[in-house]
Amino acid sequence: MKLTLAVGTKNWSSWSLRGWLPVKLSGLPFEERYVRLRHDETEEEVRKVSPSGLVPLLTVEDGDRHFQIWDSLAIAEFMAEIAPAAHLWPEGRVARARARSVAAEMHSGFAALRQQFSMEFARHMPGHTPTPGTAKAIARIIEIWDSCLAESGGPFLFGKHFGNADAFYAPVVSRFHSYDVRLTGAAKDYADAVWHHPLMREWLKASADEVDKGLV
Ligand SMILES: N[C@@H](CCC(=O)N[C@@H](CS)C(=O)NCC(=O)O)C(=O)O
Repeated sequence: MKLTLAVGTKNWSSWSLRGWLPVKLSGLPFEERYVRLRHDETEEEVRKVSPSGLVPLLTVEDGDRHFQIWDSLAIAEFMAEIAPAAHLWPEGRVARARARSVAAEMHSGFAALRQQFSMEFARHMPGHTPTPGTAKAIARIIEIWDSCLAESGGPFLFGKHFGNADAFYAPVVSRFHSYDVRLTGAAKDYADAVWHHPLMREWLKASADEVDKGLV
């Protein structure tokens, strides 16, 4: 099976990070196709790789079958199916239902936070006071983290494996880091564990390179 993942500019593209993490965590080999976002040719370049006009997009070539998966949550689900040993969803039906709920809540919500604190993975952006909508989103995210961590014992939301639920909150960890959102207790330990995960370091290095090259 040949996998090709199209991702956007890493400093900015939180959805690309959410798709990239499950693919990397699967341990399966894949090719990465990079699309530069927010410049004159972006629309045309994204359309060449993705009919939806959005990234991430995973192309799968499996014998005669050749298909595309064009949404981060669908990519996360697919990777969990083809790489069960990666534990992308937790063992146990109840934990799995909770993990899917928290990933889906991120996928469909928190617009105020996403809008005000847009991802700047490699940048520090101090001095922004959260709007009421952003503050509400932050409080809800901390509530989600605290309850999952209390149940699982951490260090990740559903225990010892960095999984799909963590992948969905990884861009939030970066935003909290960039915009100086102060955390305490279990939420802080969790955010530190995510931020220092080797795959987050890899994404940070690529994002910092984009900053250095003036691409963002
Ligand atoms: N629901 C989609 C959202 C994907 C999305 O909005 N991607 C943005 C980048 S983060 C994009 O491709 N934007 C196109 C553009 O900036 O031209 C997913 O979960 O994958």
